[in-house]
Amino acid sequence: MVTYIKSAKDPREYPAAKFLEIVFVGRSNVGKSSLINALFKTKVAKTSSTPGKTHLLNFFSWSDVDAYLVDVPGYGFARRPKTEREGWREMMEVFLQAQNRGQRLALLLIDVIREWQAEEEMLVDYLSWVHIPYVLVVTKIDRCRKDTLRKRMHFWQNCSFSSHPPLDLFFVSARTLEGCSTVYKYLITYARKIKYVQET
Ligand SMILES: Nc1nc2c(ncn2[C@@H]2O[C@H](COP(=O)(O)OP(=O)(O)OP(=O)(O)O)[C@@H](O)[C@H]2O)c(=O)[nH]1
Ligand SMILES: [Mg+2]
Repeated sequence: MVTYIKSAKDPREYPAAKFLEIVFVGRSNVGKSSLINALFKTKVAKTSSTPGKTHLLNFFSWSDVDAYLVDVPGYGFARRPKTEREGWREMMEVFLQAQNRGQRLALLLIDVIREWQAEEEMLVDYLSWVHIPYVLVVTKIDRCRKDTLRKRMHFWQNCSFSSHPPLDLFFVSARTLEGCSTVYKYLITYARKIKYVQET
């Protein structure tokens, strides 16, 4: 079961336990909050068609496997003031570098019709620098016609993704739920493995 715990900005506001943290990152409006809801068949995460809905680090507890889900604000929303964008960067860097936390896994979301851009490259470099592995989740696949989707899947499957490739690659739609059970199963296996290692 997934339940909302709290929203945080500073480290002293983070929840204390050292659980695995599954962090949903990606461009604003890519569907991070929607994916949490789709994976766990709930409405705990707030979504919006207006980019910039998520402002803080939102922690959810996934009690079945002792893990946290962390829904974070998106990047790349140019219409926000510069100070706010810098605030986002600082909040994310402090969070991703925080010591004495559980292990982290990032889910990097990218819209099926977008390209791999400098922001993704920078984020992946950063994740690698702080030793956080990531999986790539291509979102909103319901928005493509079948032939286009086939081409886009081929594109993502053959993308060279800088020097830090993802652990795995998934295609999902939070609207039709296509691909969501595969991601869910991946996460549950990953989280159980971490829990097993921690307990032994
Ligand atoms: N068609 C389609 N729309 C989607 C899908 N996932 C999300 N959306 C829509 O995309 C918009 C943004 O979704 P959010 O989940 O709020 O995106 P976010 O990445 O959390 O955005 P920020 O919090 O601003 O960073 C909403 O209007 C969603 O309904 C999807 O799989 N298919
Ligand atoms: Mg959001």
